[in-house]
Amino acid sequence: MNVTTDKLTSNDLMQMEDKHGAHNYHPLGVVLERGEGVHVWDVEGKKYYDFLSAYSAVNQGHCHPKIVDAMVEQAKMLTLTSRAFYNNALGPYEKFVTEYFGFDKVLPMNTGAEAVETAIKLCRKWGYEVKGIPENAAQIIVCENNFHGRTTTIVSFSNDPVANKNFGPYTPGFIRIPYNDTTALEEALKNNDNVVGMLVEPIQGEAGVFVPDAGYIEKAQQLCKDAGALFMADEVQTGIARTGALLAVCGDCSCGNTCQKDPNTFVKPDILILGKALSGGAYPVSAVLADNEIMNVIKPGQHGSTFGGNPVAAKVAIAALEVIRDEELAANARRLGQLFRKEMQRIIDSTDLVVKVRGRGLLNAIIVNDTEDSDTAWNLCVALKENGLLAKPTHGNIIRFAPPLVMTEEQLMECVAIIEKTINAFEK
Ligand code: IF1
Repeated sequence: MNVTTDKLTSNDLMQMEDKHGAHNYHPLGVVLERGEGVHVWDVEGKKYYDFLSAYSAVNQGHCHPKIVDAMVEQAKMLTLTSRAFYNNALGPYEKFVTEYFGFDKVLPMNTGAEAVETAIKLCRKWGYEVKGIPENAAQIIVCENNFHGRTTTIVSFSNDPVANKNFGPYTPGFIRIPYNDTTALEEALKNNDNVVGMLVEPIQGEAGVFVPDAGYIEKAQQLCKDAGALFMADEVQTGIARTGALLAVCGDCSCGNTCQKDPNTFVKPDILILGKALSGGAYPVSAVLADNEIMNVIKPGQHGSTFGGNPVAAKVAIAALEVIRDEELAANARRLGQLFRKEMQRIIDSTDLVVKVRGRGLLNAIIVNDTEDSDTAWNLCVALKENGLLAKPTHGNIIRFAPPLVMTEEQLMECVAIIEKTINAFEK
């Protein structure tokens, strides 16, 4: 440890984590101390553009004053009652969030994985008690290369050995099919009355920002509906304006979520799963939304969590969603995303280092021209860090670019310049 000053250096802090913390991550070598809007600062005071947004949790920008103020104000009043008692913040939040997204009810949880687990339990229970399939026979369709969290059940249906090797025995009851393949979905649904639902990311984030073909989500929802299975959209990463619409299931709609009142245009999931930016990154808040026919299968005592629906989470989530709406962040993400991909394509046309850019809104990724097991993408991220922009590879040779949605066009073009400069100076 650096004993000459009382302020710990980045190296001091990285060594401290290495010694005392589990090694369940391999972070980029930067130690952050402060965040504001699209910027973060390390402990030595160096300023960076944040191009990851904590995996799309900080859509509203770091430490958004409206969100922080709501959190601090409630935290001084009442932080947690448990659901053993009512509190004066939960009902107003439940009304707000169900009207905001157009559902009858919400089941409040804390992390994205908890919300996904909740959706799985809800779907199974609906299968037994409403659809009427035999007990313990429920099957849920998931997609290859999915990422829905890190619990034992969730990694049970992952095909990523890094996520599930030696975490068995695995939870049964899941059928995995290729993503973006409605023929495979039709086949999985055919002649199998025990399929109670499909769990899908409208855009596969961790897999490398895979945007499915136009119409895939709509067709998948229709096939599930025809087969008497619930369509569950995991919008933990893609939701809350990240992809240029309030929800990625809205596709290219730019209505700002008014059309959710129009079932002819809005691909309304039977179960909607939210997390991350539901709190703007200030606090763990997740949610499962559904209409009464589905949500009412859960009776008192059958599901819950100590912190689920706590007063601080309730106030933070209202503020976070108001920021999305009032600052029109979906429209900003749509506009800046189109500009970003156009600029990335211009750079790609002039370099051999990067071969593709893909994404929607401000959820994008570039494909680096090297093998999946190369460290080129990692080294490019290290070089970007040196030039003042923070991003991290998802898998192997893919770098995800996901800045906060409050970014201005001028800031985005500064980031494009940093990326271009870094690519042009980079030597494998
Ligand atoms: C990590 C990935 C992203 C998610 C979707 C549920 C969850 C996530 C679509 C679970 C969480 C996070 C988890 C975090 C890194 C990050 C991630 F790289 F792991 F895959 F974003 F792509 N559904 N994603 O993306 O939500 O329980 O984390 O609140 O585990 O390393 P959570």
